[in-house]
Amino acid sequence: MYEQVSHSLLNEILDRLKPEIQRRNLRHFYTRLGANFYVIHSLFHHLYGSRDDSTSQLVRLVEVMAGRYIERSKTLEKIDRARESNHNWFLSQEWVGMALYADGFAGDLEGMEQRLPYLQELGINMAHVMPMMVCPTGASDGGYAVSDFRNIDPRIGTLDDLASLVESMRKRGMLLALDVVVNHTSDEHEWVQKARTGDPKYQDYFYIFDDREVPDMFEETMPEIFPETAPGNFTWDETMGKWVMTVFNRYQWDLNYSNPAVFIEMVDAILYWANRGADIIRLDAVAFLWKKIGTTCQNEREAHLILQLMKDCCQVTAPGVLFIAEAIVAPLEIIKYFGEDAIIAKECEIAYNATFMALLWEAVATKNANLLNQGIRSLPDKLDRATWLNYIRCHDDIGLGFDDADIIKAGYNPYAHRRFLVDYFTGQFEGSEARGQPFGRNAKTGDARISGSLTSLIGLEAALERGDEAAVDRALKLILLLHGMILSFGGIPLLYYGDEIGTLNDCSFLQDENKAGDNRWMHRPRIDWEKAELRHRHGTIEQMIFDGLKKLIAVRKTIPAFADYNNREMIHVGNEHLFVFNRSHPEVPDEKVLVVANFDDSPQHLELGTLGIWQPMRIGPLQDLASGESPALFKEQLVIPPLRFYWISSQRAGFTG
Ligand code: OTU
Repeated sequence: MYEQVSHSLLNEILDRLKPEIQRRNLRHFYTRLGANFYVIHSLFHHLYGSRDDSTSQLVRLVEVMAGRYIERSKTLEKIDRARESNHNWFLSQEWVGMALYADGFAGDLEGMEQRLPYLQELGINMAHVMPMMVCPTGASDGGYAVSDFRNIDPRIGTLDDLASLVESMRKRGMLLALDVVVNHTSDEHEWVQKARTGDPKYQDYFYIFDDREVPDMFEETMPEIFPETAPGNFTWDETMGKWVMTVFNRYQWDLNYSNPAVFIEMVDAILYWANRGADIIRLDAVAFLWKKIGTTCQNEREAHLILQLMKDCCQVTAPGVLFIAEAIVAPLEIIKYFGEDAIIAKECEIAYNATFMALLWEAVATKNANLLNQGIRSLPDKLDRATWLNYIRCHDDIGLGFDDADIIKAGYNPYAHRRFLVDYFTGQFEGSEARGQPFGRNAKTGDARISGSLTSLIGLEAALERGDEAAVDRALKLILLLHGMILSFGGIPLLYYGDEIGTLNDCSFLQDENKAGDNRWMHRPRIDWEKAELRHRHGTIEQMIFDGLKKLIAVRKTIPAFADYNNREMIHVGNEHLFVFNRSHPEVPDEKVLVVANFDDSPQHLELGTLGIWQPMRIGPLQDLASGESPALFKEQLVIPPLRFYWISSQRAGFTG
């Protein structure tokens, strides 16, 4: 958009840029800056316009963007341009991701590079490497307390190791996702040290208060994130003799985004890692970016404006780089992190589908798909050019973030149902074989979340201990069923390292004083590579899971209808145990895929006669792409065995139209 004020301001800013920037040939930078500047200026003005230094800060921002553009390598620039012209590249069904800690997976970055063939063997072509920047040597919230946004923790490797990993991944056609922890720093960060010496410039980087007046007002409406280990949202700092806002752990200081200098520093950090080869940047805890008295300090409108501004700046310098929003919040709030009132994503292109994740676990516990169907139907359509990260487990706890109205519609009482789920997955419910632990129990609100590895939560650990073959078989089916769902739902499936070989809970964290208080460590394993070798021995647990997933991943990649163009149609089938939807590709109209999943322990049937194109008389023998088998039919009824799912193709079934 052409707008006089921002246009003349842009000219003024270009005149004020440092001479070394002015002398460069920055053609692509300037065309993108011109295209985005109206929005950048409007957002910046809205957030920071009332400050005296607002224009000089904007000059500084443009300088940072230009400086990082100049630094960007020719290879990355080429990738940027290729992705600009094929801008839907990441919606393809060909992407399959895995989240991992470099140290837990393979010791360090060098080890990870050596293990890339393992990821490829499984079919993984995107790796999210958990935080690896410098962090405290003691407790560091798994690296989510960053002490230096420009360097790698020496225990994990060096910048050279990263460069080598990036190169190797690129050759293999793999994408790298890195974390930038934008909401807070560790209390060992240089900015904290300077704030502690009394430097007002750096005290303004954080939320620091002389007394409890403001903190007490905040506390009235702010929930607690880690109520057991870090109650309250403020920490007394002895050195300064002041209170600091620390929403997560006491050693994680919240950054003050009402200060434009903080915003610019963090854009710089994002672009720094983009230039080190990250294809995707995971922005941690984005819901928390804006703090306002009288609110929960989550999902505030300004948090969204900050993300939009970050995206617009990143698009000028590194347009090939995508953002993942990590916002584990209510279903209707998560979807806003793609951007609101827009057609195509304008904040983050990718967001964690925490809603689907929690609903899948709910279906496992209840053996029915009532709430799953209800919850997915209640989700508004997402924007174009936006996609989900679909996952079953990750490094965090499982939060039961359903919408209360959906729980009621599905026929349950919200409080009692959440309680049942926690009891179920912690093995307290009669008949439950799950081996999870409650996480973040809040005595005041009664809330709790769940920790535990996929295999232990699903009952495999208990089944193996008892040597109960039927129970082992049941757990294996569930593992494949859940993966079958994240592989076909629409979005990038994100597997969690260790799950592909059935890694159980690891309780060794209890021996480490820096981890013992945080049971999320029970599902952050060290891969046992001897055990992983068992994937080559027929009949082992490792082989059955690994090969099962490998096959599903390979099949997913051949199904264009599984690309994410908002092309899912939920189908109401009147059988509470079934979760059924259609997928179709807008440009490949011939192939539709019917996804049918049975969450119950008994076989179920589905009347195909009423399902339009899926009427058996119109198709030849059915073909399930997932298994390669022909599902059984009784007259017009499709038979779905216990805990099984189908990906039925209209085309490859010999569709007669
Ligand atoms: C994120 O988590 C990370 O994934 C956690 O590992 C970190 O501890 C945390 O940020 C702080 O850096 O902020 O928007 O239930 O889901 O803390 C969601 C707890 C987050 C996590 C929550 C989450």
